[in-house]
Amino acid sequence: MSEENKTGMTRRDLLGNSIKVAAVGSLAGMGVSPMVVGGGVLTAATALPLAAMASGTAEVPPGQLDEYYGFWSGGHSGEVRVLGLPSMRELMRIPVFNRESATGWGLTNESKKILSEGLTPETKEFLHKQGMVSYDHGDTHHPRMSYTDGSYDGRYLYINDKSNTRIARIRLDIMKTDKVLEIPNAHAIHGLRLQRYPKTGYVFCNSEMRIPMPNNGHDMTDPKKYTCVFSAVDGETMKMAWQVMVSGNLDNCDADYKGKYAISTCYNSEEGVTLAEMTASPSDHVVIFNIQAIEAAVKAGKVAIHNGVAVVDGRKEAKSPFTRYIPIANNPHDANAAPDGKYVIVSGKLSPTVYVIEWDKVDELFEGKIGEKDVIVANPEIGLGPLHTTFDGRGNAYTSVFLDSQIVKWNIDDAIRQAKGEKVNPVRQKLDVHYQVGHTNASMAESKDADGKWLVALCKFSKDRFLNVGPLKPENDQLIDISGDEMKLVHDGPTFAEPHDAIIVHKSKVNPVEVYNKDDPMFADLHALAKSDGLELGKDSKVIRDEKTKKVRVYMLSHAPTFSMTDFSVKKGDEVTVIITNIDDVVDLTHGFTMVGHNVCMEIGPQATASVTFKADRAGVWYYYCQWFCHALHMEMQGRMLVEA
Ligand code: RUQ
Ligand code: CUA
Ligand code: CA
Repeated sequence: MSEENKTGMTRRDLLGNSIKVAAVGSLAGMGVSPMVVGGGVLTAATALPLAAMASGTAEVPPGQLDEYYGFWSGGHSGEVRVLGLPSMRELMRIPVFNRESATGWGLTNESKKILSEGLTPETKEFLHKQGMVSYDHGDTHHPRMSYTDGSYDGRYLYINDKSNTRIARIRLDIMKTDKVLEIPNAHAIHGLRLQRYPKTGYVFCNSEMRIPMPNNGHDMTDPKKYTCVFSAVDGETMKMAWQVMVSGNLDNCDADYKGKYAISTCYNSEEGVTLAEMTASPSDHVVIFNIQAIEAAVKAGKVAIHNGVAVVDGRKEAKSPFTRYIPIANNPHDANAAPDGKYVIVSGKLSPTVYVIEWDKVDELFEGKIGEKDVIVANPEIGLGPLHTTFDGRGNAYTSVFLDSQIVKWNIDDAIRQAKGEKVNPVRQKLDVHYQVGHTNASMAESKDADGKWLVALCKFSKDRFLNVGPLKPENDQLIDISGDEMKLVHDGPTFAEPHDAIIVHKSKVNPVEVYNKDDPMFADLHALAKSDGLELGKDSKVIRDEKTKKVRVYMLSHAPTFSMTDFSVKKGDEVTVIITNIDDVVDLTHGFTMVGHNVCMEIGPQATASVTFKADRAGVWYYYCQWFCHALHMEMQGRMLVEA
């Protein structure tokens, strides 16, 4: 049988060049067993996504590692996902704003503390009245990695929560959330980007909705009196640095590569509250923030204090040194700084164009040498519904075009030449994507090390691209090879609700640990608690019960395949805190602790300690077990809580 006949397609359909022949050849040589499909023979190699095969570069065979990490927003799932690229394999889910069943995020004492300590006093009180200590829902959009001098430094990932007006930080050494902060005076944090130079530095974030300040039941009926703030958070301490009051609302934001400016888009300069009002004007604007001018005012104390935050007035009519308002056609969406450090691109959304703003001209604008419109050096036509732009580091920009369902590749220099009157078409290629693309991002493109290899198109609709799973369809994250002159679509990746944005980071920039450091500051509270009970955490096993408070602390160790206690006894009505240290010092040996019938489950990584508190209000025998398959005798890794009536 010829090579062609085996799969019903020609060798040329399957393989574009000799590299791909080698790839399939090596799989065959690895002894991959053939599957018989409908009378034909399909090898595991040909069962791989055919489009991925077509590129010859996207395939990552079993056992081999990806070249890039992808950090994906989990949208209104409230989490962050880690993917490997180019395989698009999902490697990990990091719970952030959500309550997470497998790891006990939102249930353990440690995660509850992280989720609650950065909330405002008003929110804490509100949640307390609902019987909650924190929110358990979030709507994430924009994951961004910390920088040093415009390059990713692998320390932290930051992400916003639109629904409950928060931001969070993930420690990338352990890939766990370590800080959550509610932004006062704001309402629905949407845009989030980081200071790139000299380092992160500030986390910039946008309030999308306008509210009365203070928002306490007064001045509700006149939306013209509402305000909107741009926020800078200290990314090291995760405390508020300052805020700027602006005219209009704020959608997305970005920052330059020199540490001088941040920029935000505004789709509601009309300051309306209905769709008709928000789209009434022919134009909106972007606001450019002068960071040094704002810092000087904060330092000099020339600020108002609202809810403990230093706020400067950067509204249009204030004509302050803090802001400039650049007119843009109605309802723009994103602002994306190019990795060359020279330009920032504003996508038109309702206008079929993008705006190229030159940072050096922004210097001249603040110096009063030129007018607002003069910072725009090009305004090329791209397609219907441009939303986001990314870059390849070779002078090309790639804009997602929602209504046309396309990624449009265009050249920035050519756009500027065209604006100067030269007869050039900056558009290089339009590639169909499936369907209605929102964010797009290219490998390393949010840093000055943009390498122009891969691009993802995060499509809002998958429609017919996958097997039907009922009325709720997955989104479709498509991988596009941009290494050559032509963009090539190589992979469709279904995803659950709803990756808004993602970044693609070379693996050399990310270096997580394999095992926890038992002396990590994240365990300091637990060490102190054990000490106060006269115990050493991770060494001693003991039940301590306070007859007066009816509080019980159970210190336990886990060591595959046993817990250090086969049983412990409490009295009905006791408040029980179980503190477990996983003393296994072995890579990939995570244990769990699940208490049957008590809604209790938590992850305990190697060398980590975790704790959970619950009310033992059901007399009887209740088994606890390890839910992480850890050993041949994992099923037997269990014990009993005896609750005396
Ligand atoms: S936004 S689909 Cu939330 Cu980043 Cu544009
Ligand atoms: Cu420990 Cu399963
Ligand atoms: Ca508008």
